[in-house]
Amino acid sequence: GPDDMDPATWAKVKDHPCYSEEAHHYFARMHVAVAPACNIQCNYCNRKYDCANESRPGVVSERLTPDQAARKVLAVAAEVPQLSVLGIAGPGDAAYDWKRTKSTFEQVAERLPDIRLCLSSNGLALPDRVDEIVSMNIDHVTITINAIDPEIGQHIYPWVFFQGARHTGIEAATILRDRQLLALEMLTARGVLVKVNSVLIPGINDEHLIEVNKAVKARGAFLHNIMPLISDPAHGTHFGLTGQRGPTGAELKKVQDACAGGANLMRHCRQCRADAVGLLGEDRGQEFTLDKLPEVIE
Ligand code: CLF
Ligand code: SF4
Repeated sequence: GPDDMDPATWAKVKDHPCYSEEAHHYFARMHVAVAPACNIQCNYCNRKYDCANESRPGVVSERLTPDQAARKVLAVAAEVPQLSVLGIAGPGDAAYDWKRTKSTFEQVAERLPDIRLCLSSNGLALPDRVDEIVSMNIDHVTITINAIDPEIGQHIYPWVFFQGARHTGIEAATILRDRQLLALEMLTARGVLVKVNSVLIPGINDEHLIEVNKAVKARGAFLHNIMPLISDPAHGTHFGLTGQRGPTGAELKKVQDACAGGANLMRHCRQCRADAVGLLGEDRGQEFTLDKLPEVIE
């Protein structure tokens, strides 16, 4: 709450529905699915669907060009007075597919200077974007960190594509971990509020997430959001096909409780779609599909 927060931080979170539990009843977010390219492979992902780092897997969001996305944001802002945040959270990686992310944010910020910009990434490309993130006033970033031990990470990430080459195994998990923690340190040092997401994968990282929680707290993460793996064979993911199950509610709570005293936990995440519109837990996306937008918005 506001009691234990400095005023500058409170000003940044009081109208952000994900960073402030109170705000989520009164302020809305919207996502635009402008960033389809991705630079890693997660075993819980099928690229045809939304990026499960932040969003609900198994859902196909409406993909937009930056121009279309900017039009959509203006149309939503005109109809949804509670709109306070524009997020880009997939379907791929917003920091890797940077040209589209940047163009979208710039077009929107020019027309709606008060909207908060929020971006979600696997972290691999993030250190290269820090200067622009700061200069563009993107003050909320989410990094999905599922493991800090590459022995564990190798079972979650079969490969990463970094500096022109594909890496696998322990090497891939080490590169990714190092870049994620670097991005977290660089962003928090510049005053950007970083939330860390972790996907809880029973038998793989459940006992390890307490170490993730400590590591991200030590590097300044504002919130830690431990999300349940949603695994369904019909989604065609590696985990879906190997029968990896998601956690029960009790298993999720056990891991969250074990993290008490570490980085603050987010417990109101609704695992939104990459094209979600409205208050958390409500989805008005169907009211604002491309075919329903006016051609030109004044
Ligand atoms: Fe979107 Fe994410 Fe920004 Fe929120 S969602 S990019 S931080 S504006 Fe929020 Fe939705 Fe959970 Fe994400 S409830 S999936 S945490
Ligand atoms: Fe899929 Fe997102 Fe992982 Fe990329 S970062 S593989 S889009 S879940």
